[in-house]
Parts: sequence; C-alpha cells; structure tokens
Amino acid sequence: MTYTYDPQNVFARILRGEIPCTKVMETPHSLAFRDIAPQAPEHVLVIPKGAYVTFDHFAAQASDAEIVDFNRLIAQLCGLLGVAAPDKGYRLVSNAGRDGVQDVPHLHVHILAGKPLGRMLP
Ligand code: DGP
Repeated sequence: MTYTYDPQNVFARILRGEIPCTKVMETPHSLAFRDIAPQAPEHVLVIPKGAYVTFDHFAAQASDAEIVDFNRLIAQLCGLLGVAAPDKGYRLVSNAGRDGVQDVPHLHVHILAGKPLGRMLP
C-alpha cells in the first residue's frame, strides 16, 4: 500500500506552529489538542508528530516507539480528563479515508467524553 501525505493539511500546519491550537498534552512523538468544533463536553484530538495519513498507515510504517507513545498518550489523557472507564467512560474514533469521512488527512483519534454519548452501532 502506498500512502501519499499532504504536508499542507491543517494538522501538519498545527505541528509546525503555523496555526494555533489549545494544547492539552505533548510527548516526544505525539500531540493532543482540543477540537475546534467540539461534539461533546470533552473533545480532544490526538495525533502522531510523524507524517501518517491513517491508522493503517501508522500501524504499517511507524516505529514501535511512536506507536507506544501514541497509545499511552491516549490512555493517559482519559485519566487526565477525569473520564476513565468504568466510572465515567469515553469514546475513541478515528475516521479514515473516503468511506470513513476523514476531513483532515493526518491520523487523529478523537477522544469524546463528558456526557452519555448514545449508542453508535445497533
Ligand atoms: P475528521 O472528520 O475525523 O477528519 O475530523 C477532523 C476534526 O478536526 C474535526 O472534528 C474538526 C477538527 N479541526 C479541523 N480543523 C481544525 C483546526 O484548525 N484546529 C483544531 N483544533 N481542530 C480542527
């Protein structure tokens, strides 16, 4: 599989400091910031700093250090935001490609929490 990364996408520009963001947490390989159009009381986006388009691109080509860093950051954020399961809870979403309706072509995981989110699948 060949992946083509657009270095002008908005999250690449945030990583380069060309566009501001409300940073929540940063690690050597990843960045977390608030979504500009929150869909829940807590809506944080977590992105790798590397140039990966989708989750499958990341899983295929990122180093183990990047993958561990990214996943640990997501888990740490659930604690930091005070929404860890089972007491409260959260939803992780990563839209990919056309059918996944991915608007920004840089891998991101949405952390949604802070209210009952409703059932997504029947
Ligand atoms: P997706 O459809 O999964 O690619 O969603 C992209 C998300 O990115 C969407 O929830 C809105 C958010 N977003 C788009 N542009 C910006 C921006 O400039 N700053 C921030 N913080 N979020 C953005």
